[in-house]
Amino acid sequence: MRKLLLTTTAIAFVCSAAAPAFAEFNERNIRVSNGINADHPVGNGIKAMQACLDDKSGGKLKLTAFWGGALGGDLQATQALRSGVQEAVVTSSSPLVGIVPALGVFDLPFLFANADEAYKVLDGDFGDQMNKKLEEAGLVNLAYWENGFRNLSNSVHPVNKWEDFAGMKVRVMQNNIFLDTFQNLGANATPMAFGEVFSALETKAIDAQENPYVTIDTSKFYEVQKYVTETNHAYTPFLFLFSKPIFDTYSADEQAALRDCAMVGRDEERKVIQDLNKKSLEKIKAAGIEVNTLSPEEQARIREKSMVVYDKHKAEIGADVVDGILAKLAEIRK
Ligand code: TF8
Repeated sequence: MRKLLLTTTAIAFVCSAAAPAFAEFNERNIRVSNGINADHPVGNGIKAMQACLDDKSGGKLKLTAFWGGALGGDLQATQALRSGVQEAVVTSSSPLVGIVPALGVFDLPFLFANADEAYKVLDGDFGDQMNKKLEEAGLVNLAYWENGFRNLSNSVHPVNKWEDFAGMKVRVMQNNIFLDTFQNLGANATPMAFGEVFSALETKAIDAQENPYVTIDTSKFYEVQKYVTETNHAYTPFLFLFSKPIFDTYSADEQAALRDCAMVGRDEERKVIQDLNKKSLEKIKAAGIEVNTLSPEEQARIREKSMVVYDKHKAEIGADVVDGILAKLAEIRK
């Protein structure tokens, strides 16, 4: 009996030691849906991710990116993942709160003070907790990529204080926390899918929208806007989501390669964003847009006025989730 056990152990050992030689990779074409355009830093991230996948899979795992909402908007593409008809999407967390309410925590105004804080929270335990909730909803988040700090653009007048929002028709994402944040500031907030924003700004159906500089640049919103205010009112992460029903059919090697390489892509994307953020701002200014910054007093005033939104949405996000992130941030800020 003992001899048999030893033999079995020896065989198991030989097999596991030999495993890398038999790494299992199949030809996979992975469609990655994007609402933003190919010149957004997500494009750089996807290139870096592909190079990593080529290395690991000998060219078997192939990403094909679709841009400008060609495969549908964020929410539509995400639903296609859940039902297993599409592989992947890079989306803001915000339009997905109907699927995973806890994600609303990232929409709370002025939550993160800088990108480093966001990285620590997203790439650590707290990010993992959110990933678990996403998995329960049929979505595997391979990594948190960057969308960035959001700023306001509009076509009517400079915004230097919260009273300047009065009556302004601001497009917000399909997300109640953003809706309340802007309504609370006096704006006429209008939820709308990202794909409709450019033409709604162009036809003046709406006056304003809010997105990071790189999006105002690469989605050409600056062509149909006159003023920008650096509000930095929210940092909404990108999720690199994979369809769980499809992911579950992949081999362990394929799954591990996708997770590892999504992190390689994330690091590249975040790096490029840091740089492009400045260049995009210059480009927006050069296009004749008036760019304003808020005084520290006004920033503090807007922030304070916005805190009601935390209480209002705490129950729906989950009190444990809100308290959890605030505790984590307090720890980071120590
Ligand atoms: C928004 C979001 C979008 C992104 C993009 C489509 O304003 O920030 O820009 O989710 O991937 O809707």
